[in-house]
Amino acid sequence: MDPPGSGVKTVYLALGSNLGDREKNLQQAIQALEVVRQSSIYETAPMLLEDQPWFLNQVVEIKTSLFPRQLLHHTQDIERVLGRKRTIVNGPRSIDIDILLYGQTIMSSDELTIPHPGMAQRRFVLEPLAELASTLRHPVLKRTIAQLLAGTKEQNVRPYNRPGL
Ligand code: PH2
Ligand code: MG
Ligand code: MG
Repeated sequence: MDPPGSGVKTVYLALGSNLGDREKNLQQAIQALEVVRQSSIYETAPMLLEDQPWFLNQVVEIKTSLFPRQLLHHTQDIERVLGRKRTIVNGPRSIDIDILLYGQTIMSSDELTIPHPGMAQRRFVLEPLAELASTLRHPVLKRTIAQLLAGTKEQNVRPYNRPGL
């Protein structure tokens, strides 16, 4: 739990890349974000739009005093700097940074919904998130990350072994 009144929140972000040097894209996002803890990397079959290259996915924990909307703009700036071009919805991208959980905050606006509305159905998010916070409870669904993971459909999500290691 974050100390009450401190203004510092624990936030979980999902990172994804399926264009260019995927591993380097994740690394550069992590540097720009000042990450506290990070999951291992998974190689995952594309969901939603299946006809595109496989992704590398990872989840990171940050501590931030930015408000949700400020944090969104910060992550969007990083996406832009790392060469993200917005073309096809759910299509290939050099880097995607999604806000999954922002403390226990629940909110929805035109721009941003927290918790991330797709997270509970996505193994490529829940597997890495469970490494960092398996007992954390989803503030809307009231289930732990481990419970959500156990309820997801099959999806090809495998540990990524860095080439050359
Ligand atoms: N992101 C999407 C759509 N589909 N599939 C995988 N495996 N990983 C992703 O990060 C991903 C996706 C839209 O953000
Ligand atoms: Mg996304
Ligand atoms: Mg996104």
